[in-house]
Amino acid sequence: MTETQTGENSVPAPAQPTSPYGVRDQTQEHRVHLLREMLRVRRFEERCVELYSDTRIRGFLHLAIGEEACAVGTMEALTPDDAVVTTYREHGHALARGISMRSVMAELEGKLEGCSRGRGGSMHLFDATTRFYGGSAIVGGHLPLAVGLALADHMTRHHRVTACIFGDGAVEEGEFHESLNLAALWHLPVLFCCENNLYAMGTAIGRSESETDLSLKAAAYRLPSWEVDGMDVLAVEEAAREAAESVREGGGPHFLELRTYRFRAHSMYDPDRYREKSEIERWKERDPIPGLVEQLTSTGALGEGELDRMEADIATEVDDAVAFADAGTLEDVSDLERFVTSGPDDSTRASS
Ligand SMILES: Cc1ncc(C[n+]2csc(CCOP(=O)(O)OP(=O)(O)O)c2C)c(N)n1
Ligand SMILES: [Mg+2]
Repeated sequence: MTETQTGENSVPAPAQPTSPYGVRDQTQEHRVHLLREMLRVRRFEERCVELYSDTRIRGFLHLAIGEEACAVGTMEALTPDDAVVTTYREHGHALARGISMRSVMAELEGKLEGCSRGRGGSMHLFDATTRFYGGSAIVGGHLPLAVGLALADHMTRHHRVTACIFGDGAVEEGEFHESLNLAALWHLPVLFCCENNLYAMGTAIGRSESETDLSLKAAAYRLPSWEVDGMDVLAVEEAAREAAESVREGGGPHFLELRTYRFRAHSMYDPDRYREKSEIERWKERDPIPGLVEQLTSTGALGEGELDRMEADIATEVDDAVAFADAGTLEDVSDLERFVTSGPDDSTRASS
């Protein structure tokens, strides 16, 4: 027997917002800013490769080279009051959110001056002042956390958004389904952003998903869901801004499927033998950075020598971050048990 849902538990019909591709007046200056942010992320990660070979960065290291438009576009769409929880491939999100390059690099080098006191490393960047609540190594594990943050905002009537960033691999986890279901049922202010780069480690999406159109899975839970070109920072920002505004105005959770691609292997340990080199080359033709450079130079928005100056500034920022991290402190071994349990002396807690 079926029962018609009525009363306060009934699910409001999903309000389909207007097209996420509606053209907003993005000034050329803003586009130059987006380019700069993507370049900061790219050059930062390229330096990470060198530091990893040098064993100055240890442990796991997952790079998002090729995916910068996703991180920059979504972070640009948020206000400082919004919250962010992410997967482990999150250097770009952290930098674009405004965490200093120094503290991110120090974290990667395991130094006390890092944003997570050197205890998190690459996968667990955390910064309370920018409401950046991780960096999570467990695939799908942070989706319930996003729902919890949004539930708190809902109960305290804060009109702000929790952006939850995850990969296509998380869609296979039970937490994905539980989280989308609860967020929709309770009409919570979550912006779910799935960065679909077509692979979860060495597994191509078609080998693990019976339905590879991931936005349909969100639609099944009655979330407004859009597919977005994740290699185009303008498209990502536009969609994320429109979705975030709708979430903030009480439109309930929304879902963006950002179609993207990573140019490098899953992690520094991955020999990358599960995909054709020609596939990687084809996607490189859609690299979000040269595409935007070309657009900006052809319209005159990026003047003569401006790109070189931008690159020089970024190189200085990266050099400075590395010097800062290199000069940082390794935590004393006597602190090993600190933070393992919380005691009466909470003054020992990390401030961010
Ligand atoms: C619950 C869980 N299962 C398995 C793993 C091992 N693992 C690490 S990364 C990964 C793939 C995740 O792929 P995706 O979500 O698409 O993110 P991407 O690496 O492509 O950004 C897996 C299975 C894990 N970390 N957590
Ligand atoms: Mg993936």
